[in-house]
Amino acid sequence: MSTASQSPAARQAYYGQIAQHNLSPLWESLSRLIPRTPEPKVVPAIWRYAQLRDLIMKSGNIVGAVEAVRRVLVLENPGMPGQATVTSSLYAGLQLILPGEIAPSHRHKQLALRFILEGKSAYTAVDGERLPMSPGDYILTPSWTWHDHGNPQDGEPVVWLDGLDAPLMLHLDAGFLEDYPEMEQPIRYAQGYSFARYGYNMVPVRDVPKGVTSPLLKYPYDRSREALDRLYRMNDIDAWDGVKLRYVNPATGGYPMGTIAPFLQLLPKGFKGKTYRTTESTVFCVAEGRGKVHIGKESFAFNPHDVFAAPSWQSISFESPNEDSVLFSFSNRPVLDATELWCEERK
Ligand code: GTQ
Repeated sequence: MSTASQSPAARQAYYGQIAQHNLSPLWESLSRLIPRTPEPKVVPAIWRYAQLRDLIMKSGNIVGAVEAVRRVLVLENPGMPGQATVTSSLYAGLQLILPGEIAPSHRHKQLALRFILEGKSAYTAVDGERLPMSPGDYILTPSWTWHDHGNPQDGEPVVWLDGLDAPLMLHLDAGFLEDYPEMEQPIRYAQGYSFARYGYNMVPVRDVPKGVTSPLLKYPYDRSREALDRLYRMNDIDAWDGVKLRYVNPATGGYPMGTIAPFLQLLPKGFKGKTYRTTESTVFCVAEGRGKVHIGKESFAFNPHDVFAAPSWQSISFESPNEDSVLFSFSNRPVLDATELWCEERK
């Protein structure tokens, strides 16, 4: 005879007893610990640039780049408020740098990407090379590389989207940060050096790939956009994605970064995409155009520079009825691939 007929009060008393020993009953939490399907706490959400632009510019009067270190408005998913997280594993923020400012040099294990939204005068220096920023460029900051951002006195305000793996790093407790002893790191390479070496589907002959991180530090928008446009003209259009390409590490063919994969896709004018879902939570940023996205039970109209978050395993589909749209996106796809956890359902 089982003893499971104990009264609820006896159970609670027992739970109290075991809690004294840092124990808890799995039978009360199993379905939360191992849900039948992904149960993200984050929700579908959109940040509309037209509504935020004035507030971003106002942050320039609230704090300086040196005091702030990074003057960023963090995109906080309303399903996980106060946790600086846009999906359960990704961070996103909108960074402003004003003319004459320097955001001081530091490095961290958390890797970062930048997707430039507006302004042309700023640069980021990564690992000894200065990389000028233009709208639509994807720039990476590999793990543990010195990086500082700057904007000359005669420049204009520059805004970009930051994506980091910081929430994942917090789970793993594997992060470190160091400040550079000066505001800016020394520049060791000519401007355009990493692009000359790795930007043309060729690599220096004696180069041996080191690790997972791309040695190409900037993927200029005009090149990526041209690839999408050519495929579009050749009618190489997927019914779910439109024309969608992933950025590659030219030395390996793999993803450019260890924990985050970026993508760029074109939704042709008149596109009405089919519905899919995957186990990757994704952050999208509108590079060009206007359209509509359906994520789970939500539908959002999107406009240039809007950012939206799609939680894992929620259905996604896109519409771009009146014009071509281009979406940049990123997810933890490399982690899911490496652990054989990525899967997709296409309806
Ligand atoms: O530019 O180094 O949005 O360290 C958050 C943390 C940007 C950066 C962020 C960072 C940075």
